[in-house]
Amino acid sequence: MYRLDDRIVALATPWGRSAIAVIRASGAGCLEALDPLFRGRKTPSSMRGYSLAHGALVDPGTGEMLDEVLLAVFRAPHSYTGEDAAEISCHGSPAGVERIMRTLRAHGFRAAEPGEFTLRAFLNGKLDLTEAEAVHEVVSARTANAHTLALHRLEGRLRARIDAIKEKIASVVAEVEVQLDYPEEDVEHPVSAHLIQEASHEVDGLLATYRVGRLYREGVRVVLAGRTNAGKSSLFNLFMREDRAIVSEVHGTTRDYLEGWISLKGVPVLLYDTAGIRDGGDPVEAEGIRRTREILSHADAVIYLVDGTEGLSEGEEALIAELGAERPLIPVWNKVDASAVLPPPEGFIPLSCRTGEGFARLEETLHRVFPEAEGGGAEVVIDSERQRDALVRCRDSLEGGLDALSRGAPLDALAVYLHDAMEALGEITGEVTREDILERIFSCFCVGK
Ligand SMILES: Nc1nc2c(ncn2[C@@H]2O[C@H](COP(=O)(O)OP(=O)(O)O)[C@@H](O)[C@H]2O)c(=O)[nH]1
Ligand SMILES: [Mg+2]
Repeated sequence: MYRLDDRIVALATPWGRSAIAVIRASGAGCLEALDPLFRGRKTPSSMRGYSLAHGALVDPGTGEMLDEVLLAVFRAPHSYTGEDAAEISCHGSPAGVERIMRTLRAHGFRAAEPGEFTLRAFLNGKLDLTEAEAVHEVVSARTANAHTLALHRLEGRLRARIDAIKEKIASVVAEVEVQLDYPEEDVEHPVSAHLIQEASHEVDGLLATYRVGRLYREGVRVVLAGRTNAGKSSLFNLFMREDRAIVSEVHGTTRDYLEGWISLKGVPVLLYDTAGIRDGGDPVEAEGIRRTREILSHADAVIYLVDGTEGLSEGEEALIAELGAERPLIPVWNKVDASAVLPPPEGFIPLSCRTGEGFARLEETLHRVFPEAEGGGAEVVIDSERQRDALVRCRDSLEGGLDALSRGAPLDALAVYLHDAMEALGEITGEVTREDILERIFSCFCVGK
């Protein structure tokens, strides 16, 4: 997979115009390699770790100045990657950054692959695998809650929980192995089955957090549906807290769909504003309606709006029942501010997109559709399929061990189950990891992380 003995470089900030851009470099000999490129009071290789220098970056070939920069030096092992490393803060001009990167690549540095800095940090023991994965989650968190949960993992809280479970299993393994190694002692020590039981419960507890973790990582899709002019685009704008969608009394104004992320009390929600469902209209609108149905089929929840001044149209009740049979559906009676509004039928939430009346209740109702959201304040949450699969294997091995114990199976059989359980936990933290797993984890990172 990746080479580890060379020097890598990447832009750590997004491409584009900005006041400052940060370029990151790491690898053995990286400071020496920067010496000919940096003009300042000191050479990078003579600087202490955690020190800064102001100077100019130059092209060593032509002597041409590339930018005025601030250079931060990190010395192994006290850097993010555990290697000698540098961070160059330069001006955030795409053309300038491109020139610097090109020069670095021509003078001893290789462009880093996605996640390569974090991979090196992991391989150098600076992070365990749960923390390395958390780096990615922190960077891509969409709401404050998702961010906090990822930070907890980055802090090592998941690793600490896993280590505590592993310790329990290890102490049983020790008991079993003593008896296996010294059978001649002939004293039957009972095995601490309660520790295996406890470990299994704790693994179950972590597994139960998977749905919470996934909810905060991936978010949910909520679709606004209803007939044309019901107020879907108005509600979309209310949720977005800005005028994103075009609102008008012309039927069929929204012909395609719009989507946008919102935070629903911390839960990332991808909200869709769709073309209204009605028969007729022109072919473009018909295509919009086909897409609406397509999006509806992937929705985690639907908010169905009815124009309260018009009331339910023919066949609409049947449509609401049909859509609601497949996923949670919240029926909403919109335009309650209008004088001509009809009384809302049973079960409809009264709403006015114009005045905002009923919006808080709608948000509350939508939030309750996702009961896992309550776990958002949890200390530790697992969120990757990889972690879940390993935990399932661990739990199954522990249960297998308990079963063997209760059947009076020989102790070696129990030892095998316990070792399997330990190994599954070791996979989560990265003590035992296959290359393909690492490849999969780090390849989804952004470059420069
Ligand atoms: N009085 C009143 N008019 C509304 C309300 N919500 C939307 N409208 C109006 O209804 C029309 C259609 O709204 P729009 O959001 O475009 O509906 P859509 O076709 O479902 O997207 C527009 O003229 C809006 O101003 C509301 O709560 N009260
Ligand atoms: Mg619309």
